[in-house]
Amino acid sequence: MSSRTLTSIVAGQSVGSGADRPDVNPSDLGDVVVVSSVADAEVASAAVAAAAEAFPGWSRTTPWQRAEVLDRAGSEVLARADELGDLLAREEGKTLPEARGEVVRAGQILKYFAGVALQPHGQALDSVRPGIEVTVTREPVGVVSIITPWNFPIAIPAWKIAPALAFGNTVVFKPADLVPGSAWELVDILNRAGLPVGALNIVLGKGSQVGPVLTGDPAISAITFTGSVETGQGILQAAAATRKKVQLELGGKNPLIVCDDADLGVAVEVAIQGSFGSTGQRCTASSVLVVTDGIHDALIEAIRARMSGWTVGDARQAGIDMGPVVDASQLEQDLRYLEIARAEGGAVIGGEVVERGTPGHYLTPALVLGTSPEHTINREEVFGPVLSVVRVADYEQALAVANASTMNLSAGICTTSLAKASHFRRASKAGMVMVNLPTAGVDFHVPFGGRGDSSYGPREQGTAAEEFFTTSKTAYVLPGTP
Ligand code: UN1
Repeated sequence: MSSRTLTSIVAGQSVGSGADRPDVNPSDLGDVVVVSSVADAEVASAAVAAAAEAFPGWSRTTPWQRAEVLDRAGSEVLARADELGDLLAREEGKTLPEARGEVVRAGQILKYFAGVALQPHGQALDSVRPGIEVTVTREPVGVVSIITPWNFPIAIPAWKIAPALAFGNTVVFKPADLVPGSAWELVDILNRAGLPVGALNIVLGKGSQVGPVLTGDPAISAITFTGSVETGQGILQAAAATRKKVQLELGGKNPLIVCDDADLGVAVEVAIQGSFGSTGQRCTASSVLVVTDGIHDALIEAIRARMSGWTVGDARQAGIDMGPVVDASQLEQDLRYLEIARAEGGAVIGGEVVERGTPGHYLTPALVLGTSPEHTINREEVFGPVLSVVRVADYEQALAVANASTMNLSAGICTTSLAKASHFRRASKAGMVMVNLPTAGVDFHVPFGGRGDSSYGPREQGTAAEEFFTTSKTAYVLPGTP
């Protein structure tokens, strides 16, 4: 059976090339989900030119016109949640409920930003000088370059594209070349929902080929990227040459503290879902479990019991808990970190490569006991279903370990003490704090982002999106006397 071929869409036109890349199902390596026609730098440049040409028109549309497009697209995404969820699970490997949930989230984000387009975004005030009126208005930035990772193939594109369009920008979008299928559907839906030609262009290509255009073309005003710290650093440096606005969402090394006074049942679920949900492939995943002495043994026993019933299998099989790792190189990275953890003195439970009915990248979840904060496993992002455990004497020590992270995206605490929860909320160095909740799993109507090496530039999503996707204009008017 030949797979469907997806092409880049530039100014509403399908642009193919001679080079094809298969999008392989990680649950069944014999299943090619779609094939993408790999764009080169020339296609990327044409996409930038198309977005630049579309900008004057789109930026002058009314908020209602922009809201209608986003709302219509949101309705289609929601109506097709089962089908798109199936596609997403098939190409990325998260379970069907996780994949469907992500599609629903994307639909909700489109609708949320339809509403945002209609909200007031500006200020009118009196000058500090007599008789003068001041207005501060928000204007679109221009052409925005959007570069997204493979782990949320539709939600992250939605939460970057929707605000970009809502505020009147035009877009050149490069999804992860590993999983272009759901991203391509999102673009198709938005274009059919009524976007003018060239307002949203998709470039299916490798970062090494199209990246220099998407970060360097002088017609681009802003770049928003989610991915690794290393790639983000490169983008920032490239963007500096033409002084583009840059928003980076990078790695996370997220601690989850469990205090002696925690509800054991809650703590087990929070730890399991936070670290093994989406196969641990989330920058918000809980990866370091910091446990105080009094609850350590009971918690580890309960987590191990829960892990023994945790099923790993084909992402689209009903009832499984966890799908496969996304590809061979990510699996190799997960196994390498487990090897390093062992060599540095950690005791690894689980983390075994297993076989299922079809060839796939199946790995059981791993718990690494007896680690200390200096161990590599506690300092670098694994991006897999791996949870390492650091045992500490008390909350003060736990806080110090949690705050030793350099990628401070999200941090969690399980406690029944209001005093500790409240103290942690203030004292944590992370951009997001979770109390009795997994470090992963966030809302779309509030700011998202981290501190330290984890983020750069204005926050994403919710009320924060305006900051990155608009630029302000301050006007002073002397009306004179009537
Ligand atoms: C979530 O935890 O709900 O790449 C979202 C990531 C993050 C998104 C996490 N930017 O994993």
